[in-house]
Amino acid sequence: MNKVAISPHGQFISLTVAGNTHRFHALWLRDNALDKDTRSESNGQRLIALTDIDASVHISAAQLHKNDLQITFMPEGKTLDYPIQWLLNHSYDKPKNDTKGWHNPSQTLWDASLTPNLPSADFDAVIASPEKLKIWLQSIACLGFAKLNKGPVQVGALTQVVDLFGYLRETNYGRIFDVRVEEKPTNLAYTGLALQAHTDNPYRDPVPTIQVLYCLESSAPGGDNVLVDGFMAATTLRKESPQGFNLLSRYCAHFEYAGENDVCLHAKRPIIELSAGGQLQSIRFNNRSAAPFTDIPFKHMADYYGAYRRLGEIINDPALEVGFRLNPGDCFVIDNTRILHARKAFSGAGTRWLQGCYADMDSLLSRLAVLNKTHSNTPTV
Ligand code: NM2
Ligand code: OGA
Ligand code: ZN
Repeated sequence: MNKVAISPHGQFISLTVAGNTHRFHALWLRDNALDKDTRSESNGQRLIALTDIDASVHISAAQLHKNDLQITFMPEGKTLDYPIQWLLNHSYDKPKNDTKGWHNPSQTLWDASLTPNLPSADFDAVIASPEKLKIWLQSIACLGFAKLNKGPVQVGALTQVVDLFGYLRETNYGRIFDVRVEEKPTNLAYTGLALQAHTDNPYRDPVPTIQVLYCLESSAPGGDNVLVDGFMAATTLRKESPQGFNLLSRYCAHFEYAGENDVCLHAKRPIIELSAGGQLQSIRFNNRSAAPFTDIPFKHMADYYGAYRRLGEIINDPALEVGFRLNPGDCFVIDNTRILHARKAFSGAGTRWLQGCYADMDSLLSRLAVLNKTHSNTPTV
């Protein structure tokens, strides 16, 4: 039996559903009202500002009516309806995770044991089926990456991959860039050298949150790719050394890139970035682009370097990595705020040619949310 009670001065209500009680403040309820004078019927945006609500707002009546809760606000004298399910979906009266460095439970952290189950799909299947696209995008949201195989072996084909979920982010490297050996490389990516697992462009703020790397040629021996879950690496460090984790998340590192004329990029952000709520937000890790760190107090610098080294060892540990070789027409999409990517060295006969580009997670998550609304009949895997 559902129940509702009003606090003595009408400052909040207590709604009990299935034995659980959820409190909601009068001001919160009034601010989030769903009626057509508060929210636009055509786009759902809020029509009022907080200053339009009387600061002394309180509740004079609350009644359950079928699946709705009806609330009367004073001094306005207005009665508004709230679906009970909507209230339960938006309850804030519950314990909050206060571990520094927690991650969103919809993200599954992984290690090398993911190897037999790498998230992947075929290009044609994902283009043809919104249901398959949904599952593929879901794995990028959950695991931070997915492969897409057997696409066209065609210059620029990677833009068709971005079209599946969002918009290209153009940078000084171009709308798309060629990753292959160059005579005068403006970036170490454009050589045959091995690249330690890294996130791209930490010297940019905001950092591109998605990278696509698409293979056009891979006849050269070597050049296999490796991915590491940076949130798993950070969580491993936190469990092993909370102090080390705190140092890397508390102080800013510096990153820069000035490898071509007319470009001088510099950003300072922590290697492990947490949100205001202590949630893991992003990892920036790139040995090639780290600039001198000057934001760490002298007394903490030695320990900071100790933690930075340890994070590097964790990142290099094969127990955390998955590896694969891209064949022409294959690509992978990574959440560049979470997943680190590496490549083995390559040389000798044959060529290796990837095309890359950047895009952003916000539109990918938006696309996924829309697909979840419109294609929610079959369960996701
Ligand atoms: N490229 C491939 O973030 C980096 O500097 C990695 C980026 C040159 C666009 C390489
Ligand atoms: C890059 C990169 C990896 C590769 O271009 O950012 O890391 O496989 N390349 O060449
Ligand atoms: Zn890279």
